Amino acid sequence: MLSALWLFLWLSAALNAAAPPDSGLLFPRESSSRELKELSGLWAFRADGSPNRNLGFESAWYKSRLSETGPVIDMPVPASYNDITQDPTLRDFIGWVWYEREVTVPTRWIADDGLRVVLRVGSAHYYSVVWVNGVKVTEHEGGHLPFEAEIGTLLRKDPTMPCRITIAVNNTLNLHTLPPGTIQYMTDRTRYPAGFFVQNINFDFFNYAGIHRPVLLYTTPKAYVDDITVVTDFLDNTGLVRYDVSVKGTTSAALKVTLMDKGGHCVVSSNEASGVLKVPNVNLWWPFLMHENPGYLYSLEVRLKATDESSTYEDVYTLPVGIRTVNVSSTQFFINNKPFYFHGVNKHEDADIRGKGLDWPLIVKDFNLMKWLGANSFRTSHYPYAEEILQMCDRHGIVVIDESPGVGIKDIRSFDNVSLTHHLTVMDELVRRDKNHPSVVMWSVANEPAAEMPPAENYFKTLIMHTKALDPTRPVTYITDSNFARDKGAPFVDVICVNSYFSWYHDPGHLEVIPLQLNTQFENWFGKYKKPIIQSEYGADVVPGLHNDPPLMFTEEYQKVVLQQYHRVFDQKRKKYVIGELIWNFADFMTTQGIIRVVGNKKGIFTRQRQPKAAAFILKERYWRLANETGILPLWTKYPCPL
Ligand code: GCB
Repeated sequence: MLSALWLFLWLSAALNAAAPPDSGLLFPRESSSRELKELSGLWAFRADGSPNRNLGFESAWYKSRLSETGPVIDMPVPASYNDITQDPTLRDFIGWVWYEREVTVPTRWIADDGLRVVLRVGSAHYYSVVWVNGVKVTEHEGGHLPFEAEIGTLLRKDPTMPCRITIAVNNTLNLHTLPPGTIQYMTDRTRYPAGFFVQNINFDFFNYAGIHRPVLLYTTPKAYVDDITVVTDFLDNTGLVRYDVSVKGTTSAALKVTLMDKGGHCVVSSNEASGVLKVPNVNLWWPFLMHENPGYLYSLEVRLKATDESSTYEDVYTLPVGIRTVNVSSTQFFINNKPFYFHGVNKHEDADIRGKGLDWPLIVKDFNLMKWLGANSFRTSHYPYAEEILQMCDRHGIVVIDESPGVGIKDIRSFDNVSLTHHLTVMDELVRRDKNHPSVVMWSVANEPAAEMPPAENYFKTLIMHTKALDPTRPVTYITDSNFARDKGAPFVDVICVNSYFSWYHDPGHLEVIPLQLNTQFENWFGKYKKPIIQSEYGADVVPGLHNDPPLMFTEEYQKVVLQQYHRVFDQKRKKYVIGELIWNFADFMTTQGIIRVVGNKKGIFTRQRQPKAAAFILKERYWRLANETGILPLWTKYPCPL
């Protein structure tokens, strides 16, 4: 029932999905030719609680004000809606929810038909349909990537109308969504009330939903810079910026491309739409703790001029550019030809109250904590994070493994062509969005899929080859927890990323088995594939404040010893082929309720409120020591650990 419309929408998305994106999706930035209007704040909101969750479509709620079709509540955007009210049905709601906001659009935006007015949603989980003044303008599948629609033409049809934006969002997951899920109806009337159903998922975080990232309007001239791609390299002292600008809305654009240094001084310029810019005395982009001046960014300013019969258009877009290279050998990972060792964290977009909604204080706090820890990297487990976060990584030199939402692919039906086609589209959208971030050094196409299943071989071969074709400059991986002997996808990855939880999910309570088992794990994977390995997850749950010595599971002491036991082996193997260690997890995070979770996953070294547990100090001491020992410029051998 719930699924009738859902199935239709999903099928239409799946059919559209095969085509690669035919336009860019540059991050919206103000410039002398582009204006921006943020729509963060309170929106009107209603969950469609009708039995088939379809009343909103049947009654066309998008045609009039939401408040005219029934009661509405205030809902902050961006935020997940789940934890905002005291209503348990909204917390666990599955189906369509409706958001609405009326916006006053500056008259000049409407009056000037030489302008495009674009409505952009940073992300909404999971499936979105968007109307403006009752007219559908776009729909989008996928909860972690942006989408947009040009609405200027529509607004100009009736300039007297206000701009009423309605967004319906559905968090229902099925076997072909990313991540996948299933809806299960319970029909035994002696045990469940009529209509009772649950959403089953195979991933370990709460399926927060709603409009998670900023919604905004921005303008561009009709002839505009649609996309920019940069790939960087260097030779001795000279940086090389290969660039390609794509333009829309004109066939006769004149371009001026200028690369500026941090101080805004022109370094080199060109009048071509693509080419190679040579940067003398280049300042390379270096990771945090690898150089005294990490995260150096140039600015690539693209100026477009175009003329048609009636008008002249000028567009300006400025892209931050970090010049660096990434390479892998069979035992090492190199940034700018120097060995790089990942000492970092796995994160989640997750916090009290706002769930997965973008939150600047939280973002800045997390960066401060990562630096306090001496972390030089993180993985965007288990989905693409906000662009704003990647921009922080670029500026601070925090290295990123950028992961798709391919988490929990455990059912064999989720390896079919429909799923694969959608997964390829997600990779298209992800690479299009993140290709220019110097901080992004590797793509992760999935986390812990059932990689032993026979279809995994073709699935991952296709997916990884596709991703490499999209971006030949970055290594590609997926994160495995399966046995090296049965893993069908590992032959195709560039770097082996392994998750393991010795003495936790296996041999619980037996800390003494860790060194032997971890050693075996590394030797097996390296022995078979001769590829560098990252320990992409390890850890233990702690209920903060629980203590016991000798250590018992769930105490602060136990987490400390798990880490120390792992670290002993990392220290042996990092001299050989282990190229990184990422703790699971940076902070505690919310999950679905279940008998192995105590108000969420407690493997954080920080609490959900970002206070350190005892293990955070172990890790901090280690990471600052590693920073001094691994691949660091000689000058930095005495880098002090901050108090
Ligand atoms: C894993 C998963 C991660 C879980 C973690 C755990 O292997 O990749 O999503 O949260 O284990 O704590 O169980």
